[in-house]
Amino acid sequence: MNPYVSEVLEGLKKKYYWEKEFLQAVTEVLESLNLVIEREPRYKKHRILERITEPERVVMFRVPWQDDRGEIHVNTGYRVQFNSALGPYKGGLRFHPSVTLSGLKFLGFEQIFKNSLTGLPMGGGKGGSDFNVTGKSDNEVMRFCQSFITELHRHVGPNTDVPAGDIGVGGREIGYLFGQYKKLVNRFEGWITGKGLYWGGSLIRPEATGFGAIYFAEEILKVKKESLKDKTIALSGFGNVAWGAALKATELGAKIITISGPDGFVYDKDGISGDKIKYLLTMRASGRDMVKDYADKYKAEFHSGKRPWSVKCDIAIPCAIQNELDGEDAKVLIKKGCNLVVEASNMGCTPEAVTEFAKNQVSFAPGKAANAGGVATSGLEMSQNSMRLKWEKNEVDARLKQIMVNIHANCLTASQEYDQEGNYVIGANIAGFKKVADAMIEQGLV
Ligand code: 2IT
Repeated sequence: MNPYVSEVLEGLKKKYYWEKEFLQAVTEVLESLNLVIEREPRYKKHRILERITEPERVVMFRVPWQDDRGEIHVNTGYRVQFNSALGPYKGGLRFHPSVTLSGLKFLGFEQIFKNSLTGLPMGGGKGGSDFNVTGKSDNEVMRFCQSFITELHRHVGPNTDVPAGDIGVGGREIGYLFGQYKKLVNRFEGWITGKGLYWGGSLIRPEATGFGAIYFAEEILKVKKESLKDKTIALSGFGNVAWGAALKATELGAKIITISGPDGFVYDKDGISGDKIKYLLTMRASGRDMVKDYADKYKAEFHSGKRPWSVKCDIAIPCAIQNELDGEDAKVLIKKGCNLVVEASNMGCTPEAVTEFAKNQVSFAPGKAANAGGVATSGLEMSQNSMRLKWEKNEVDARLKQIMVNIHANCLTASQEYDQEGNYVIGANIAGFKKVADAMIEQGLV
C-alpha cells in the first residue's frame, strides 16, 4: 500500500477505533486510491485524504417526543455534513434503531463519492435518528418528525443541506418534516427531496433507486454482450428500492424470485410481477415490517429468519441494509451460478463477499455507483424546484437513465486508466474521488 494511504488509514483506525462501519467504508475507498495517490502528488501535498475523511460538521441533538398515551421518549438526532466541495450537502435521513454516528459517518462518506458520480452539483451528507418507526401510530411519527426538524431546521436549507428519505423515512415522514419546517421558516422551499407529487416532488423519485440499479445492471450486461431478458434475480428487502428494482427488471424481461424482511425471506418460483409487486407497497404501508404476509397471500415459500442468498439465481441485488451479504453468502451464490451482484443498498456486501466476487470473476457493482439513481433524481427534483417547473415522467426517467449510463461509462474508463479494467469498485472510487479532491484544492484550505 502507498505509505501516505496507509499512514492516513492507520491514523483513522486509532482515532475512531470504535467506528466499525465508518472504518470499513474508508478502508475500501482509500485502498482503491493507491494508484491515484502515487500518480498525482498534489493530493498528498494538499493532505486531501486527511481532509476528506473528516466531516466538515456533525450536528447531534436531543429529540424529545410524546407517544399517544402521553409518555415522554427521547431519541438522538444527527446530521453529518461531510463535504460541500461540489454543492450543498445532500443525502438521506435514516430512522432506525440501529442508527449510530459511525453508521451515519459511513453513509455520509459514501454519499460524497456517489453524488460526485452523478455529475450533479451536490455535496455529501447523511442524517437520521435511532427512532423506530415500526409499530408507531401516524400521530406518534408526526410528533417525532416535528420535534426532529424543530432542531435540525436551522442547519439545513436549499443552498446549505438538502436531506431526503432513507430507511424508515418515506413519503409520510417527509411530509411531516416539510410541513413543520415550512411553519418554522415561513418559506415554501425545496430544502428536502422525495416530496409529495403535488407539493414539489418529482415524478420517478420513488422508483429512482431501483430503476437506476437496473439501468446499471443493463450496462454491465451490455459489456458482456448479454441482457436482462430471462435472467433470474434474487432481491433482498421489500421497501422502496426493491419495489423499483422489481418493476424495472420485470419490465425488461427478468424474473424476480425473492424478497426479504426482518422476519425472513420469500421464494416465489412463479416470479414476483404485476400485482405482486404492487403488494410490496401494501405491505410497506401496513407498518408491520414483515414479508411473511406475501408468502401467505400468494402461497409462496417462506424461510423464517433467513437471508435470500441461498437460492439459485443469475443476478443478486441486495436492496436492504449494509453488510447484508457476507463472504459465506457470496460463496453459496457463486456455487449456484450467480455471476453479477449489484448493490442497491449502501455497502450491502461485506469486504469478504467483495473479495469472493473478485476471485471468481463475478461482476460486482458497488452501491455508490449502482444506487446513485436515487440521489440523482433528488438532484433533478432540486433542479425542478429551483426552476419552479415540473418535468414529465418520461423526461425524468430519460435523464435518470442517461446519468446511470454515464456513471457506468465513467467507472469503466477510470478502471481502465488505472489498469483494473472491469473493477467497478476501483473505478467508482477513483472517478468519484478526483472531482471532489480537485474541487477542494481549487477552493483552498477550508
Ligand atoms: O442513500 C441514498 O443515496 C439515499 N438515501 C438518497 C439520498 C437523496 O438525497 O436522495
